[in-house]
Amino acid sequence: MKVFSRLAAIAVTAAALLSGVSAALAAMGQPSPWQLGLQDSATPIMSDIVWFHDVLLWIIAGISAFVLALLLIIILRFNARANPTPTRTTHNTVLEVLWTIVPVIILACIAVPSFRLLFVQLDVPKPDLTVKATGSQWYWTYNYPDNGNLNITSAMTADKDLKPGEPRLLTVDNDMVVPVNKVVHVIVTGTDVIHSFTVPSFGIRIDAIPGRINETWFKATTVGMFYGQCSELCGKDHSFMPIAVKVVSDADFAAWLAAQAHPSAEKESGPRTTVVAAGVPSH
Ligand SMILES: [Cu+2]
Repeated sequence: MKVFSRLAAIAVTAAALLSGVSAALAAMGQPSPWQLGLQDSATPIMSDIVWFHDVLLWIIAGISAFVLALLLIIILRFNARANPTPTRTTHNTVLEVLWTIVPVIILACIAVPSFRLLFVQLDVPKPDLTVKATGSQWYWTYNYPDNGNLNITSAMTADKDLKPGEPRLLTVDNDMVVPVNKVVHVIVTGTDVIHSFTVPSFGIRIDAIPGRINETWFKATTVGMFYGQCSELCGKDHSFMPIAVKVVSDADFAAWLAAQAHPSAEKESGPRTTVVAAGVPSH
């Protein structure tokens, strides 16, 4: 049994090292090389998802270790050589009741936080801002109905146009911009085939279905760039319709909105901003 405890110690150390390394490599808002875990969380929902994922991992690891230990005991102590005359026991009531009830208790313990998480994901709180995300082959359109019905077309930036520091296959020409610490209600639809609006750091993924409206929400608690990708196979350029969400302060958001309403004021943000403003009253 000394060997087992030593093996267990090695496994625990390896797991701790790996999780430490993956935590060091995990980046906020985008994937990173050699990443093992989930992307860093930027919303309360994603923090809950990460917590639930980690708890499940421990439960799964415990069950697997227990089954492995039982197998090893049987292999070593009850093989034909070590145990030449096997017992003819066929039933053990206590054991049978236990192996029925214990899994039920484990499943119930998993079900409670699981359903709670599902509920908070689906129950949209009172929104501060609504953005409609429409998936098309192969780009996204963001519409801000509360802000002059502003329309933004967001397509991937080609490799040759990337600026230093911009991630390949994730950078777009026009980001979806939202204010920090505000409940953003996202309504999602598609124009041609089914796409999926996904931002891992926000813990959101919802299908964009033509002719239907889906909804989700997020409340980003950190300023920064957050990337996602269309997560439903939607055609040949499925991998080339990233989602880039820029979370900014209230003041920056107001300034951005003003810049969109008055295209002449856009100069400071550079030539990348080619925004189509629909329904904005002309001054
Ligand atoms: Cu798509």
